[in-house]
Amino acid sequence: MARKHVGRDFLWIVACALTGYGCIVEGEYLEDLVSTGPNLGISAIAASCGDGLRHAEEGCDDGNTAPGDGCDTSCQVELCWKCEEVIPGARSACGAQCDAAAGESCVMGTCVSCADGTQNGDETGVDCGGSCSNTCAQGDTCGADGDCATGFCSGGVCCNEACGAACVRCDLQGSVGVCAYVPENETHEDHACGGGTSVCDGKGACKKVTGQACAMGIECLGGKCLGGLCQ
Ligand SMILES: [Ca+2]
Ligand SMILES: [Ca+2]
Ligand SMILES: [Ca+2]
Repeated sequence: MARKHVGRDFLWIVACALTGYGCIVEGEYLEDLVSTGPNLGISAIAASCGDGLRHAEEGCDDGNTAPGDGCDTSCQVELCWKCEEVIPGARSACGAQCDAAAGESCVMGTCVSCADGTQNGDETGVDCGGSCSNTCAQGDTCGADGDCATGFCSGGVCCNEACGAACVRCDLQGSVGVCAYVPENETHEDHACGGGTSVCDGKGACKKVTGQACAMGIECLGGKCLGGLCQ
C-alpha cells in the first residue's frame, strides 16, 4: 500500500489493495476507490461533510447534510442519537436513543419520560407536574396550581388549600403540604408581612411591631395602641 499526502489533511492521493468494497487507510474506509481499478485503487478525495465517509474531524457522516436524522449539517451527532459505522470511517448509520413509543423525549441530551421513576425534564416531582399528565401529590414541589393533585401550589409546595393569607404557609417544617400558621414573631415576606414593621402573631394574622403607627390595638402585636403608636 502506498499513500501520498497532498496539501491539507483532508486531501489525499491514495493507493491501496482493494478489499472488494473499498480501501481502509489508517482506519478510514474509502469506498471511492472501488471503481478505479480491479486490484489497485487510486483516487484523490477531498474530505467533506455529507460524502458518506466519517473523517477524523467528523462525529458522523450519514451521506447527507440534512439535520434531524441523527447527524447534523456539520456532521456532528445530534442530541439523543447514536451513530455508528460497520467499518470505522465508513458511512454512519444513526438511530434515535429515545423510545418515543414509551413516551420518551429528548431534553438537553437526555431521554426523559413521565414514567421513568426519575424527576427530569420539566417535572416538578418524580414523574409528575410540568408537561406530565400526572399531577403531584400533596407536599410535593410544584411551580403552578396545575402541577398539583390538590389544585393548589403555595410557596412551591402542593398544598391542601390555597393558603394565601398573610401569615400562613404550606412549606413549614413538620407540616409540608398543609397550610399552617407562621410562628409568632416570624415574618412572611412573600405575603407582605415583615420588613421591620410587622410580624406574624402565630394565629395567621400579621401585626405591627412596637413603635409603628396605629389606630386600634388590634393592629398591634402587643395588642395596645397608645398615642397613635403600637406598644
Ligand atoms: Ca465526511
Ligand atoms: Ca444527516
Ligand atoms: Ca421522569
